Order: sequence, then structure tokens, then C-alpha cells
Amino acid sequence: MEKLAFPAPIVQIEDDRTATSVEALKRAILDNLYYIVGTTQANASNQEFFAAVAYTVRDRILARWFATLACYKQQDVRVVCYLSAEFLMGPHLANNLLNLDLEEPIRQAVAELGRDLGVIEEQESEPGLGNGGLGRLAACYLDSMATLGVPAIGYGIRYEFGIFSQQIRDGWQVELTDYWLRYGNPWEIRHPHEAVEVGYGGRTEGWTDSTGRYRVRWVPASVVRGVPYNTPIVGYRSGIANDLRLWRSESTESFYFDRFNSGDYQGAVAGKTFAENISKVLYPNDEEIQGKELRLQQQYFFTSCALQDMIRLHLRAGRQIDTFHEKWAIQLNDTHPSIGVAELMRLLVDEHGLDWEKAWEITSNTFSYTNHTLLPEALERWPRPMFASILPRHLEIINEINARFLSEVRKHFDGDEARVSRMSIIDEHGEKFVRMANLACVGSYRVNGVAALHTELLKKEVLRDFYELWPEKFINVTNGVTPRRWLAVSNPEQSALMTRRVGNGWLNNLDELKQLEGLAEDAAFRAEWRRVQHDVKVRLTNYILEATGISVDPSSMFDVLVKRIHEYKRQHLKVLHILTLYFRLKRKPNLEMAPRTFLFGGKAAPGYAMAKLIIKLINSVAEVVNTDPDVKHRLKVVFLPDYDVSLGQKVYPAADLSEQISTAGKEASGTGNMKFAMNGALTIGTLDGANIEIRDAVGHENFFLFGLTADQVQSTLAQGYRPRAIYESNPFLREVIDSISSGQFSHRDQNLFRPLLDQLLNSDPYLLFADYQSYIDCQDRVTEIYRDQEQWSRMAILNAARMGKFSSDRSIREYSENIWRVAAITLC
Ligand code: GL4
Repeated sequence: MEKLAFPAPIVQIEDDRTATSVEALKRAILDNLYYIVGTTQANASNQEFFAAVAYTVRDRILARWFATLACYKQQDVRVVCYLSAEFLMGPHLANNLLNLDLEEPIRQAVAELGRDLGVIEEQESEPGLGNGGLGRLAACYLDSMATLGVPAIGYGIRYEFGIFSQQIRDGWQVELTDYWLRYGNPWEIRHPHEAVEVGYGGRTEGWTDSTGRYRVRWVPASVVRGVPYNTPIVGYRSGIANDLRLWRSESTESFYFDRFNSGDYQGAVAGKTFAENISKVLYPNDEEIQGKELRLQQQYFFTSCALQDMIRLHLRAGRQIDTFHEKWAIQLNDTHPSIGVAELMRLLVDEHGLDWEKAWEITSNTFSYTNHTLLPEALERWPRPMFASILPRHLEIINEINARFLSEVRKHFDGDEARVSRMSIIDEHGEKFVRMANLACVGSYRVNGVAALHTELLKKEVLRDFYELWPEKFINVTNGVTPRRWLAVSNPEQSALMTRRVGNGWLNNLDELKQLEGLAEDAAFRAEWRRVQHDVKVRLTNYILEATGISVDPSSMFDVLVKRIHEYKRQHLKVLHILTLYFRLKRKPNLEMAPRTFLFGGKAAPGYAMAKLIIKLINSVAEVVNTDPDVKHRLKVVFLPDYDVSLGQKVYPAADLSEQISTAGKEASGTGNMKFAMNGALTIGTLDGANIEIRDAVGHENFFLFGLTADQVQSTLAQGYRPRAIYESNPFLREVIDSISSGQFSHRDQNLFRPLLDQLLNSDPYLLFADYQSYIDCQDRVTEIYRDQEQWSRMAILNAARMGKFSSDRSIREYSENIWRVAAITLC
């Protein structure tokens, strides 16, 4: 028979997938492009080329990943499981290249193949599997754990749709679905063999086991399959790759033939729909609970998947179930996974036959709980009937935990029934609720806040009863952010300048930047610093023009407020400042004032009307101010649409002034504040969250402080705060408020901003008016100092030099030592 003629090989098959020479990388990229992506070099789009590069990088991670797992096994270490409903990872490629030390060879390989690495990196669609600070913190912590060699697994949900993407139409936010998986996800590996089953609904029943012991089993009404997708997380030059395991919900049956055959066509796929819905979409609310059934189903889904996975790994290593807590430390990232306390009890007691006391000893030595907010509207509680219908067995278990717990409370605080009722896991008043923060506190051996003030307020207010019962459980771990992504990857220009002066040790020891302190007095260095800053601002200027059509002046001061839109974060206080300057300039067109560009960015929860109105206000003010010839070139207002991790990477480095202006006592920590200061922006801020610690670290003289303290906020409100009196007595504030209500920024429509203005005048719960004058005065000091560019640069350099504490490496060391009791390892 005649042999089939194959075409000559087009690419050389890559068999050594660890090689990192430029030649090997080129071969590997072409190989992946051809055999995995399924296209040729000539035809590949940049998107396809990105995928090939990503596969090439992933291939080089795998050996480290397996080595890491083997090493953890061999050393029989305790593993941290970070349970989080959100992981806001941001694009992986640039970060992986940095951490693997592959940036230069890949850049060259890509260039020799006729493409530009910057353009290729821009193709990556970011996995927006989080809302804001809480989800991004989880991502920074994964980076630090892998860098420090802390054995860890991140557990969460592989949402098919992440946070919506935001468009601005006619000044209003419009939400579009985020189909981040449209082009596939080259970083993840599906592991169907490690799937687990998760039940919902149904009933419980008693039975007697062979030893005569009474047992309970749960008979769920429906069961879904959780399939893990693993993404390796590489540490910076540590050779370690930890695991991010995100679970996708699938149907156990794709199709119910019995129903189909009996003519129930819809019923035949109903189970599939239920199952697939669970991991379908991220709830787009930050700091607000929705109380929807699906949300509880999601929380239980990933938590149960994670616990079953841990138990499987534990037993597979040949260990006994009763040593579980010695080998696993579970961190609850807020209360979202706190149902895990009841689920671990169920698995241990019902499935593994342990007695209650032993199971409780294990459970309560496994979990720790991080609280991330003081806002009452964010404290999770589930209506008891709903909880009972979704998780009937868990409600029984919670009742038992609660009964035992409350008898302990009664022993400590004899006769204090008010306290007992406050601490109960079940809120017995009216419609009954399951209080998830109480469950988390009872089931955890450590509870932490995320900044010093936040932890103090937790102890004094929200969790006071628990603190009084168990003071030793409470500890503070101030948040941190990774200097790899937020300095090295985002700001290569400034990073290079720093590295030239102090070496590159700062990448995994941020304290090393302290050496820059002396250079603040070096005029040549300051000039260089400003040159770099200007280049970075030009980069953002080009982006702004492309994204919004607005041209801004890179030599103006970039005054930036980017974060979720929330009333307590007070984006509208910034608007009051802008309008105050606007009217000053209208009155005195020749007033000397350094030009400022005001940059806003952030998403509002789709159901949060006031936050959406604030976005509209910003855009309405922008429209008037940006086109008014009287102030042209001096004030520019820009709302950057679709603020996400990628945009953050562009914005932080270019900022001159960082706005951290929340009402004191409301922002648990903030992490954007850290990213700005690390990049050399000066902060204007209140004594809130981590601002306080940042100010202490960079020096009070290098920080613009204004506003009431948390204590003063409380006493102001307690004394019967009257915002209207402030409005009436402050002519500048009055002018600003009146101009908005007159319709000057809404095409004469006097009703548009009414809800916002009425609230400010009548109750002003976030005390914008109380802080207004202090904010304006402080901004005037900012303006004054900015005129002295030498002084500004000195302060900026000192800020960047003194941010060592706010590396997430420091936070992770504290968690490791004080909470998890795990040791960092190096590769064996
Ligand atoms: C948050 C806090 O609002 C924020 O201050 C903090 O920095 C972050 C991480 O700890 O957690 N809590 C919630 S909820 N969303 C957040 O961003």
C-alpha cells in the first residue's frame, strides 16, 4: 500500500518543557501555537499568540508545582487553606514572568517571532472573580504564600461570569456581562477525577450503626458535582508553586431520561440547570448582603468541596482523620465560607463516625476567621426557614453547637440573658436568623481584624461580647499588598530606578527600600524621580485619551480616587472639593493654581441607586468643568470606566495624590492606599483603617491629614448632628450645594440629584459636611506644597521608601506565626 504523504514538519515538537533559552522558548511557543491553540504563526491573532505564550509559561511552572507538592508531602507540613468566595487575581502573564525570572527571554523570543510582549500581555482577559479589596487581598496573599514557601491552597468558586464590566453611557453606569472565559483560560487545569458531590435540601434521618450508636444521616433532595480547576500560583524566585483550586458546579446527570420519556421535557434538564447555576455568576455587591438562596448555595458549594478535598488528601497521605487539625489550618476570608464550621462537623460526625466532642476539638482547632468590615449591612445572616430548606442537617448541627456554646456563656456570665441572646448563633427575635459571624467566632481559634483601628473597633463594638468571653482569640493582622504586582509589574520605570540605587532585594524584602531615604536629599535623584514619574504619567495620559477621548495634561497634578463606589468612601466629598475650586476659578479667573486632573474609577453595585447617582454626578460635573473655557487647562475631571486590576496597574504608578477620604471608622483597612504610597503618591486621608498606620510609617509630615477621628464621628452623631446648620453657615459649601440643586450640572434638571442632596442636608450619615472645611483646607495645603516640586519629590521618595510594613509578605509572616502555626519551607 502506498504510504500517506505528510507535509514536512512545520514546527519542531518541544519535548523539554523546562528549557528557558530564547531558542527553546521560541520553539515551545510555536509548538503550542500549532498543537494546542491550533493555528500557525502566520495566521495567529495576538489573542491566539497570547495563549501560546501562556501555555509555554505554564509548561515551565508544572515541574515546580509537582516538586512543591512532593516536598510538602515529604515534609508532612501543615497546609493553609485559604477559603474565599472571591479571588481577584488580575492577569497572570506578566506576574508569572516576573516571578519565574522569564521576562527577558520571553520578551526576546516573542520579539524574534515578530510580536511585541506588551501587546501580547494586553490580550489577557483578567479573571474578575471578585468585587474589590477583599478579593484582591486574597490574591496578594496567594502571591506572598508562594513567595515565602508557606504551604497553601486557595479554595473558591470558578465563576463563569465574574464582576460585570462597566460602561458609562450618558454619564450613567451600564453593566455588561463579563464572559472572561470566551477565549479559554490557558492557566487552569481541570481535574475531573477529583470531583466531589455536594447535597442540597431534603431531610435528615436517624439510624443505628453496628456498634449500637445512634447516628444521623442527611438525605439531600439534590446533588451537584463540584469539579476542581487548578491554577498554579508561582512565588517570586522561590521555585514554589502553590495551588488555587476553583470549583465549577456541574450536574451529576446531564439528562434525566425517566422524565424525558414520560414527556416532562423541561424536568429532564431541570437538575442540570440548578447545578450549573451555582457557579454561574459572582454576586456584584461589596459590603452588602443580598440574602439570596443562590448565594448560600454558592457558599456551601465551595466550602463543602474544599473540606471534602482536604479530607481526601489527608486520608490519602495515610493519616488518621483525628489528626486533621494538625495538618490543616483553614482561614475563613470573611464569613462567606463560615458554613464550613458546620460542614466539617457533619463530615466528621456523620460521615466519619467521630463522636461530637472529638469532632468539635478538631473543628475548633482548624478554623480562623478574618473579619473585613464593620458595616452592619455587610454582616451575613440567613433567614432560618430558608437555611433549613437548603441545609437541614447543618441547621441541626448549628443548634447543637449553639446549645453547648450558650451554656458556656451562661457559666461565664451568670444571669446575663441579654448577652446570651446577643451571642446566640440563632437570632431568636421575630423572624429568626442564622448569624454567620457568630458561627465563625464560635468555631474559630483566632479572629482577626485587618488594621489596628479596625481590630480595636471589633473588640469594642461589633464583636465585643466575643472578645469579653475569649480575649485571647482576638488579634490584629494589618493588610498588605504584593510589591511584585503593585510595584515591579505595574511600575517598571520606577522599579528600575530603585533597583539601580539599592539593588533588587526589595522585591522580596520591601524594607530594603529604606535605603532610598537618604536619596530624598539628593537633588539629582529627585530630578530623576520626577522624570520617571512624568514618563509614567504620559503612559496613562495616552490610555485616558484612548479610553475616554479626553486629553489631559501629564504635567498637571494627578489627583486620584479609585475604589468601589460607596457612600462611606465619599467619592461625593471629592466632588464638593472640585466644585469649590471651580467656583473659585470662576470668581477669579486669574487665580494662580497648579493644574489638576481629577481621576475617578470604580464600580457601583447594580442595585445601589445612590452609588450609581454618584457616578452620574461625577460625569455631570466633568461635562461642565471640562468644557468651561474659564477653567480650561486648570481643572480636568475624568471618570475612567471599568476599573479593574489591569486598570489599577496603570493608575497607581501615575498618581501624585492618593485620595483616602472615607468617614473615620468605616473603612476596615483599605489596600489601594498602600499601592499608591508604595508608588510614591502622597496621601490625603482621614484617620481611618490602615491610613493611620501608613501615616505613622511614612512620617506625619509626609501625609495630608484631615477630618474627624472615629471617636469624634461617633460623638458628633450622638450629639444630634445637623448637617443643614453647616450648610447654612458655610458660604462656599452652600454655593456648591446650591449649584447642584439648581440644575447647573444636570441640564437644568433640578430633580436629578435630589436624593443625594436631600440626604446630605437632612442626615448626612457619612459626615461629608462635618469634614468639608477641613478637607478643603487640607487640599489647599496640598496645592501649596505641590508648587514646591523639590519638596513634593522629597516627600514622595520618603513615602515609597518607608512602605516596607505594607508588603503582604509581612502580613503572611504574621498569619503564619500567630495564627496558622505553619513554617515556611524551601524546596527539598
Ligand atoms: C473590605 C474592606 O472594605 C477594605 O477596607 C479592606 O481593605 C478589604 C480587605 O481586608 O476588605 N471588606 C469588604 S467586605 N470589602 C473590602 O474590600
